[in-house]
Amino acid sequence: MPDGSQIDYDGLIPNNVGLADDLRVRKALETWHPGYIDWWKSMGPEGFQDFPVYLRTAVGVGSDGWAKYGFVRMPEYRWGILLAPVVEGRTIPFGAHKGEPAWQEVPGEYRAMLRRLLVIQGDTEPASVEQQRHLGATAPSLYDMRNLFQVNVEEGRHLWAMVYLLQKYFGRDGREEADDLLRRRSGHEDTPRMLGAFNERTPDWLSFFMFTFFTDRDGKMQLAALAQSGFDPLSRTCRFMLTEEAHHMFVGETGVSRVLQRTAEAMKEAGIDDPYDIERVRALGVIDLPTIQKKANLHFSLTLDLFGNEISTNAANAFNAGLKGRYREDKIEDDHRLTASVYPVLRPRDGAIVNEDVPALSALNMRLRDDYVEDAAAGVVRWNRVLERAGTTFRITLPHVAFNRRIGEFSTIHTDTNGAILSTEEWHVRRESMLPSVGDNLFITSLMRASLQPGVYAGWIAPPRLGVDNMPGDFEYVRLEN
Ligand code: BYC
Ligand code: FE
Ligand code: FE
Repeated sequence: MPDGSQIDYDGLIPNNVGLADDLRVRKALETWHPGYIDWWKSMGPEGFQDFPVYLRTAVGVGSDGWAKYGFVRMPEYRWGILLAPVVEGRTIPFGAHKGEPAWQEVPGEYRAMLRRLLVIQGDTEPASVEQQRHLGATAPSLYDMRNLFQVNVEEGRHLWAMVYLLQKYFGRDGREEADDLLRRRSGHEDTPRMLGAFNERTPDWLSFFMFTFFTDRDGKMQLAALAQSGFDPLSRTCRFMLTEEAHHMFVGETGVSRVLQRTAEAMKEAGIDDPYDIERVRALGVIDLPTIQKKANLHFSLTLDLFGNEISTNAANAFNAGLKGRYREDKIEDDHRLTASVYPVLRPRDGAIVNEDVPALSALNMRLRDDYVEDAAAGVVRWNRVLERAGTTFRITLPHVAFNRRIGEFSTIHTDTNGAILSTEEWHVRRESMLPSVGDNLFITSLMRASLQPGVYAGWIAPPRLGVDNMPGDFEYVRLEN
């Protein structure tokens, strides 16, 4: 078996899994390939398929020098199957099989559970590309457009990563699942994507930045949990995906930072101290800070739903089976079996929100969500430094985890952003002060006009501090004339 150190670029599908010598899987993937390209052309970035884009392509799996940059037309991007190198002697790190050698083949008794995890993970990747497909037309700069397309092609590669596992290890069912991954559509009435947030719209660039900050971060957490898997090919796949994921969150974090910075600067130049003087701020052609907060409230709450029910037997079973671990499982000091421990879960009880200890195994979704909130909060602190430096007193905050939820413990109640329980009537009255209103969205949409001159940025966003791959400020990241 190839150990992952060599990447083969000769065939149709770049890979370090020895496809050249694996006729069955190579044929399955080559059969799937035209459908993928059709999907990419019809559901991928609309209107920009024929232009050269300055993209990075993964060319190695080591920690340094794994990517190379160059101009590529997106349908010609080399989507590859790249697994992180084999760790010799790796054992299953948690659950009932802890300490046994990691599986190189699918354990029969867990086949269905594993397949479901791969399909759910795989489904989110093309979903996000579909959600973002109209954004090229309103890019605030060529730099941002390029970052959007970089994220899109890498989400495409993440789909390949899951499809490889399905094709290689699940035979006929795997092929059917791989085909279905190209058949579902984000937001489609009859054949929607599997998870809630992936059927929402991403109508504007602030949504895109919030999505990559909040929702790609769910990707990071889930991939980190799957990277611990006792099923070694899944672990290796996810470990490599995580290196790409870091860039997606960079795009989100710096994107929102640049919006905050531009708004704060424009307010300062105009001598506006009150961030709630919304009409005057908007008249400057920038997005007022309270509306940015509302967008954060929306994307945070939608993303929390992706962690599933706080108390979940699916999660307990996946952990017990050794398939899905905790965030940084290998850094945690405990028995890694969790059969005798408890974990506090936040839930509504008799009109209040309280912590209740439940068996730790059944609270694993809650635990991963807690780790997620901590990780997201650290990013918000960095956003607020930008506001502080720009001299405004306004601060972005994360809403309470009970706010605006549709999955789990809080799906049956309404709360405000501080977690105070509201009646349905109060909720309807206050909703628009906490979540983007139609008017807020119309205003944001009115700012979304493409800025296509190299080095020129739309007025509602500050330029980045550094170019991609150290390119100069006026570098033409997307060649629209060719
Ligand atoms: N929407 O026991 P529960 C990413 C269903 S993002 C709709 O709590 P579990 C990316 C659930 O399926 C990371 N349905 O479920 C980011 C179950 O249905 P069934 C994606 C939902 O399994 C940006 C039922 O409710 N990867 O990579 O413990 C761009 C009972 O629920 C939802 C993963 O998620 C929902 N939000 O937890 C691109 C990793 N939540 O089976 C990419 C794999 C729950 O009873 N997935 N349900 O019919 C998992 O580990 C788990 O399936 C979940 C759900 C954490 C998603
Ligand atoms: Fe992804
Ligand atoms: Fe991502």
